Amino acid sequence: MIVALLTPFAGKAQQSPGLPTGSQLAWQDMEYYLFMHFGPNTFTDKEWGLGDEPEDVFNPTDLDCEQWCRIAREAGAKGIIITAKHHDGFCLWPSKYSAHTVRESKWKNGKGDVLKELSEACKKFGLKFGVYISPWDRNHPKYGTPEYNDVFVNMMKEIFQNYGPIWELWWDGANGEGPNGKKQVYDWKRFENTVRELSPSTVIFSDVGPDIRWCGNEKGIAGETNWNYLNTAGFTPGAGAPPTDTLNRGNVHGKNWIPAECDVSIRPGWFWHENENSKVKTPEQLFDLYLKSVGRGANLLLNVPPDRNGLISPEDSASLMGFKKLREESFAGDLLKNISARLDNVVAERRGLDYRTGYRLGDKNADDMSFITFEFHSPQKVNCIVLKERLEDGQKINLGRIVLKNGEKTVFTKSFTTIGHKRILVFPVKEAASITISFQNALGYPVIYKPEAYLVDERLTGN
Ligand code: FUL
Repeated sequence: MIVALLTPFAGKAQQSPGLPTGSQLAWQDMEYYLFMHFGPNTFTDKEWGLGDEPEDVFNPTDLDCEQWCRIAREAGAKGIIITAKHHDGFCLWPSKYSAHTVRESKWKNGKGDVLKELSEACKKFGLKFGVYISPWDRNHPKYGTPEYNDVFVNMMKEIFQNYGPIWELWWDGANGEGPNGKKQVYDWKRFENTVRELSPSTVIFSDVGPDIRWCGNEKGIAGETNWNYLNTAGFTPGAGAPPTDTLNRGNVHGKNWIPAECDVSIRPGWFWHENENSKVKTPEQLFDLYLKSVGRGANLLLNVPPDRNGLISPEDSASLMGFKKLREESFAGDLLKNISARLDNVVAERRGLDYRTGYRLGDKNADDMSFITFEFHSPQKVNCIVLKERLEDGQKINLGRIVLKNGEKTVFTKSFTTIGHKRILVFPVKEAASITISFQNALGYPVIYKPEAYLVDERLTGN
């Protein structure tokens, strides 16, 4: 066994385009965090406000951002991203660059500031704080002119300077104004440069990055094949983005490192609507989404919209807690924990900040097959295998297979393509004496961390 030197990588600044930055790697470890859609739509029962709503409609009676954070933390979510400005243009902070903000509302006599309250609560509860700001603005008088780009830049400056650190910034690509409406030519490069100058460690999301990409749907489902690479040349966020199936899967030989984030709402809509209180997704449905997002190497951004009181509803909170319990129960008791592997064309090494065991595959030749075999002391029931790839040097695994045997008899086989940050493979329960995981056709010499195996409640695996 080779004991490699400790190689700290977190916090590394910009990397070459095809490799992750330290911020992107740290982002990937966040795995699951909450989205909060909150604003005039919460009070008008709309999803897309027109921008002409009187400011006074925004009037949460009992806003408590600490309640949001307490629930997020107890739910095991690592951060919160808030809609600071949705398409209706209403700013949840008293921006100097708009006359359509909390300041113009009766809420707290115009002295309220949701971004201030939430950023402080996130700090208190140890959560990362992220901001969604819609470039599309149906209210701003300058929208549709070059000056609006100045407005947007100035708003971002206010946010970063007054409420930072901002961990993730979310640029929504939606733009409903058609050819007959106002059209804005966005200066995306300037927007990006502004953020880089203000806060180099912030990760920026849009359909095409530059740091995090949209997974191509709003159902929370990443591609079963999911590359962290994407070709972005010639594309822009929004209408100029690549086809959604490309966003869903990435590009195997893509030039840029832009991992996928899966955004999905716990309710049918993004904003809170009373008539959706009975339609909150169940813990089991959320677990299924977890398998299809985090379990496919992406991150899960789960929207939990506060209600008109300014609180997370009991229905949503109960479902989040149930979801957490299912994750805890499912991933306790790793069946491979105390078993050492038999290796063929693989070198084991211990490295990284926590000295996790890694297996370097394709030791002899990247084209040769590599095998990792675990033999149980006695046959075990199993229906879930978790694989993780070390990504500092890129994503390399392209094809693999698991083979479960009981004695000489093969009881189950399953092929897979990518792993990335995490791959959770679920299958019908099998009794197995050994598990072999094989790899071939990798792009270089990948390293995977020690695999894990579980027996998960069958009702959760869809088998
Ligand atoms: C979309 C928006 O149009 C929705 O209202 C929501 O904010 C969703 C997350 O992104 O593009």
